Amino acid sequence: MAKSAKRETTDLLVLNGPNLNLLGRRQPEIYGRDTLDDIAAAVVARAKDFGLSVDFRQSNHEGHLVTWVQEARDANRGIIINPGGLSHTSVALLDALIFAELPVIEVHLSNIHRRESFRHHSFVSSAAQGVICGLGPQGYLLAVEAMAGILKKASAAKSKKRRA
Ligand code: CA2
Repeated sequence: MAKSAKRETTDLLVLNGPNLNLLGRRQPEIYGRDTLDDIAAAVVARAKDFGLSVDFRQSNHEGHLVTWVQEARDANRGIIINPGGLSHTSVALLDALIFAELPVIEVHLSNIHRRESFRHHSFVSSAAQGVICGLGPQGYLLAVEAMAGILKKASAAKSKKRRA
C-alpha cells in the first residue's frame, strides 16, 4: 500500500462477550465499577499513544462474535478478546480465532483461576498468543501495549520480506 493511501481497516479489534455490557452495574466486588464504555474510552486513548485505531464491540450472541472474527481475517489487525462466559464453552469461537490467523490476546477482568473450577479452562486460550487475567480494566490496556509490539514486529518482518 502506498504511504499516502487511506487505511480502510482499524488496527485493533477489541471484542467482548456475553454480559460484559452489564459491567459497573452488578458484582463490583468481582468486576469493578468501570462500565464497558469506560473501558472502551481507556482502550482508545491507550491505543492512540501507539498510533493505533480501535474497533471496540460487545455482543451477547456467540454467532456475532464468530462472524466478527471471521470478517477480521483479511484485515491486518490484532484481536483483543474478553470472551466472557464463552471462554469456557465455545469451540466455535476458538475455531474462528484459529481460522483468522491473526494475533490474539485474551483478557479477563477477574482472575479466573481463583474462581469456580469451571472457569479455570478457556477454549480461547489455545488460540491466544497471550492471556491476561485478574488485573481488571488495566488488563485491556496491557493487552493494547503488548499488541502494539506484536503488530510492529509483524509489519517490520513484512517490510523486510518485501525488500529481500
Ligand atoms: O473476568 C472476566 O472478564 C470474565 O470473562 C467475565 C465473564 C465470566 O463468565 C468469565 O468467567 C470471566 C462474565 C462477564 C459478566 O460480567 C458481569 C458484569 C456485571 C454483572 C454481571 C455480569
